Amino acid sequence: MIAKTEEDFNGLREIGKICGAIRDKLVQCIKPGITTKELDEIAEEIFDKAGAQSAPKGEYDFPGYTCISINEEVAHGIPGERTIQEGDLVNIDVSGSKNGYFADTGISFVVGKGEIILQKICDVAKEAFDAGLEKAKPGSKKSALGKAVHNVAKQHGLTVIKNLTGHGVGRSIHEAPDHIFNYFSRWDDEILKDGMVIAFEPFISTFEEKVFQSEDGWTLLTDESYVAQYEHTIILTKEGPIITTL
Ligand code: M1C
Ligand code: CO
Ligand code: CO
Repeated sequence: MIAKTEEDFNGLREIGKICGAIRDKLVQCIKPGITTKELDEIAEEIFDKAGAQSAPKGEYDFPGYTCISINEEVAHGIPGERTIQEGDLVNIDVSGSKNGYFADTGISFVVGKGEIILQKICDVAKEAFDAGLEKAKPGSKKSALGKAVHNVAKQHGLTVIKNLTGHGVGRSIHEAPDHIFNYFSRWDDEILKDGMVIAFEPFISTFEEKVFQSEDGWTLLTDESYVAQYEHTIILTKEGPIITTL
């Protein structure tokens, strides 16, 4: 969407704050032995108390309130009986709506002490996000974000996932602009607009560049690579970006 009115900005900020708080609460509650279902129940309660709805559940009938993905799972992991272990790479992705406004945020991190490479891809995902954010200005090319993301990945001897993208958000969970790539696409000539709301979510990978869908119909996997994501909802304005999900 293009945010224009005071109501738009306030509505986007309100759901952004709720999703950000759920993300932080789940990260804080993660300890070895907890199941992803137990974490999802914490999210359900916060959504309820805030008068907000889960976007995966409400928009896609996803079997969970949040997406929780572990190790080989890159995204859209279904909360369930799987327990979290020390050293796991975990991704928590929280998206929701309130009063018709949407937000989307996610983070990957390592539980306790893990392999060095896992912390590295998480740090690089954040660095790639920050590099893309520098380019997130009205009047700039949308493709500049992906270029920045891919460059940061390459600088660290890593790569990106090419069949997952960021997206517009605001009045629904996924809307125009459809694809914010993790690499430079020369066919993408879209120009970012004042007030445009995007979910920017770089995916940094150790070497594979594609994910595939698991038999459960939801979970996105890689064969042998580790992948980290970092996502926020951003309103682009002439005065600078507003991150609603901080
Ligand atoms: C696969 C691109 C990555 N919040 C989720 C998303 C997409 N994630 O937009 O960040 C969508 C959740 C709906 C199942
Ligand atoms: Co998300
Ligand atoms: Co998203």
